[in-house]
Amino acid sequence: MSPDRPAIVAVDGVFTYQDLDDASRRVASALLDGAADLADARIAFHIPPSFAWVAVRQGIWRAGGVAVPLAISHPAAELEYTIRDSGATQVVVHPSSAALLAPIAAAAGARLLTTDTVLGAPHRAPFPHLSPERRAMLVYTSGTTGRPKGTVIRHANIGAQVASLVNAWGWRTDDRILLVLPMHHVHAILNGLGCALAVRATCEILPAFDVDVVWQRLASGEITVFTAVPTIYRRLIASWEAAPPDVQRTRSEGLRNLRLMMSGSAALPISTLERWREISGHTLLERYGMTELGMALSNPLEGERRPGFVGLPLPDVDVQIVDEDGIQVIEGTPGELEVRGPTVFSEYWERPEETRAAFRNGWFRTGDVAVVEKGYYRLLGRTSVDIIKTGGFKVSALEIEEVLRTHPAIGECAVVGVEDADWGERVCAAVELRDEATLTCEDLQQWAKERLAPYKVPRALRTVEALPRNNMGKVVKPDVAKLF
Ligand code: MLC
Ligand code: AMP
Repeated sequence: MSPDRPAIVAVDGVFTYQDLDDASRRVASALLDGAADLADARIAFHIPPSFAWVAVRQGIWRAGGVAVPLAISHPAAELEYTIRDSGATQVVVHPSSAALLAPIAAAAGARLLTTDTVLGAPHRAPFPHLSPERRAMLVYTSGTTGRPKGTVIRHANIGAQVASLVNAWGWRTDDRILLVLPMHHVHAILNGLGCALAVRATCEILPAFDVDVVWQRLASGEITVFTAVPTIYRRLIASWEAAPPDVQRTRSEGLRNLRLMMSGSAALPISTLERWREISGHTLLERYGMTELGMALSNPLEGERRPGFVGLPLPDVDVQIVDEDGIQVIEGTPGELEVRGPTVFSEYWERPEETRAAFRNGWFRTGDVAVVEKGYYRLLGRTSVDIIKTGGFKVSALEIEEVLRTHPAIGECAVVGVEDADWGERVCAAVELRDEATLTCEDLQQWAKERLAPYKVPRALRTVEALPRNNMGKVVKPDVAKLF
């Protein structure tokens, strides 16, 4: 089937579907190393967004392994945690990250391979037969308990998620998507790459987000689909507004060839939607999703895309809004959003307690509060104040607090998400210092960067005599937020 069609266009070259198939066989052979089936062994990989990333991920699947994508932006401490928690037996790295990953892999007893080695390996068939019920990926996500959890996504989940989106968004073989998002989250992996590969379209992958390069590619007339988080649209708007009038005109005209521009992973403010419409002529299609279930709600491809709303349930996704007792509420009443169906994950990796708590009567409890108004779903917030969305990344206030408490100057602390025009929410920390100690925001950031992903590092710091607490002695987070 169309083996000569370009599958991936990236920093490492232009590759056809035939090239991808061939490369994934080589990778699978290297990983199997003579075995018949990796039998759900976890294979972590640390590769910048590129053809190599895709080939290695496909190769892991072909060999019967479970793919664990590592975040390029993470410091050693977070990488070490993910490798250990997943129990990865092999780690595939781009040569440029070998020095960072080699000691981590060695300490975890995992075999280290570079992309050069696996992509250059001789290929040996046969490969195992994979039933759809087999595990495909562990995607790490932050929650309201402890450290990030590995969300187990099975091949059947991915199949259902991608089929639902291909259908809803009218994916076509002659589509060409521009992918600019980090590849350790489902927005890039499923909505972008997954759909493109499913219909044998072309996926153009940038190594990182760069506003000028993105504008150049969007205005080229070659791209047909784009998906991003609201922060990225705000950056594109700011860049357009700062450009001279002739550049503005060329950019706006260049966007005409796109057939679909989407936003998700965080709330799209109506002002951003409207400004983008003025600049581009496109009404962004906003949709709602989550690592544990892929996408659940979407504005329609054809028909009304209602600003401020996330649309309707996608094909094959059951959605309900319930009260605190799990009883479905009537239209117009806010409640927690629950999701059910073949797209929904089945377990957090080796966390039976947390998995049990995540479901009620077979429904996954998203922790998002929503309401249905005139048939469309609107998100109102979250059931927990301890989940923060910054630039489309989900982070846990509790996880950050746990790390900050190990700082020698910090006695007690509280982390909150504060509304921010650029990031949606900004991670902010209020701390009670130990006797005589001093701490600047810069010092704290430098210290935290070695321990936390960059997007978890607090952007602002307040030192207080005593954190605001209630009668029970519990920190009152809304009062903490008022400090910023
Ligand atoms: C980067 N920084 C962030 C940040 N991203 N801080 C807070 N929140 C973020 N999201 C830090 C950088 O480390 C840097 O710190 C400073 O902010 C400025 O960096 P920058 O160069 O301006 O940022 P950039 O690297 O360009 O990143 C911006 C971004 C990125 C918007 C491109 O945040 C991003 O890719 N977001 C998308 C996340 C995503 O794909 N989420 C999907 C999850 S799946 P310093 O200290 O060095 O200055 C999901 C399900 C669903 O949610 O529904 O899709
Ligand atoms: P993650 O766990 O990183 O996959 O993030 C999932 C969370 O992102 C959801 O639970 C929502 O809180 C949030 N989210 C995703 N899409 C939207 C959207 N369109 N509007 C508001 N929040 C969203």
